[in-house]
Amino acid sequence: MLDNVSLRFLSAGESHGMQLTAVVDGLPAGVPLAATDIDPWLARRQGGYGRGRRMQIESDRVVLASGVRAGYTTGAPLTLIIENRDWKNWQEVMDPAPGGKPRKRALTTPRPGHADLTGGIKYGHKDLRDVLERASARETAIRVAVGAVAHKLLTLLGVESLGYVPMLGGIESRVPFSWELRERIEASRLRMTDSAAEQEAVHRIDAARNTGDTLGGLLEVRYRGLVPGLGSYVQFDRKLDGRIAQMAMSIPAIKGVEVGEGFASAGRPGSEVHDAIFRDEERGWYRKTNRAGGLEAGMTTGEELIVRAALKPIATLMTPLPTVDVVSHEVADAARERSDVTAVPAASVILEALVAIVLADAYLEKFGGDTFKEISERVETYRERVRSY
Ligand code: EPS
Repeated sequence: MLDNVSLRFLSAGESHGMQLTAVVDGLPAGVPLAATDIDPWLARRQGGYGRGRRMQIESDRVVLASGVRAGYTTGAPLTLIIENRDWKNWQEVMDPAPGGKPRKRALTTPRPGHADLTGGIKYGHKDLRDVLERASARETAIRVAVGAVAHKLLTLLGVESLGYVPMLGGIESRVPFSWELRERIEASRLRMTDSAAEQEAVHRIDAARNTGDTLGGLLEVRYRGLVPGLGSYVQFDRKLDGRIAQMAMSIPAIKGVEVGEGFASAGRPGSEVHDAIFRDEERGWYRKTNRAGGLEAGMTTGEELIVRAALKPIATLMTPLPTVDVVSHEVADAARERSDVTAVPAASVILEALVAIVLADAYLEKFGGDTFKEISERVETYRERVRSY
């Protein structure tokens, strides 16, 4: 994490270990918080057509092990825990005690596109399970829990968010995003905006499953109700777009990030890219277009924040690509355990949650105080200052 952050956290835990854990530091006292604020996010992350058997085993629930009493944060570090139900099937394999039985389920055939080979070389492991257990996207479950806490804080400050899937496996949604589609998106198996495209994408997922293949896609998150001026232009590591991009790229399998019209704006003249500035007594400062996606010069503009990311297909292929065994150095098929055909809908929930962490951090940096009351009063005073500027 960067030095200037106000909200810090670390995660720990393996995919088939006992549990996933996060310690979150820097939350103010007095934020109403309960497991019921977090568990629905975990369920949303587990959802989506095209996920594998692991999601049927798990039923992720958070344990608030420190930092909350009687439904309110105390200002002390928060400990979040998600137990891995599957651990009971893996206890022997994951046993931390020295000696014991020879390694079961050792893995020596690295999957192209995953951490296995480079992780093995880097950390000196020949049983690549020592790499993949931590490199697994299972870790995102606990980070989504942290994001849900951050999101709770943002909600109390008048911010609203939604993540959805504009494209999956090459099938694009044809209905443009609108906030009115929230219920449809939440009810959709693929978090898409239109049912025709969703149906096509479901067929594509079935076809990929039949050929042992996997699919990627695009995810987009929207945030509205943000104050202008979160982040800063004055130092490189305080620029909010950079901080968001770092967080987005930390999601396994994300290969690209854009804000607003991003890559498309590169080919257009400036007059068709920048958002003209308007002001009136009722609305205050505003833009009629939002091609910048709510960020200019590393700061929120107060317009909707729009972040898009590209997720590559999952690296575990049931019809595997060729690889080389790290022990025998013989040509082999890459390892395959169960896997998801696609996790694009889950990734849209993950991105929504992780961007919340960056935004909550930015709010605490600008309005930080020891109690939630102090922070919300400062936000209100600032909103008045923005209106009269
Ligand atoms: C995941 C749990 C994992 C994978 C998936 C994400 O569980 P298992 O390895 O037991 O099947 O299903 O991770 C990957 C596909 C990957 O390549 O990292 C989860 O909880 O989201």
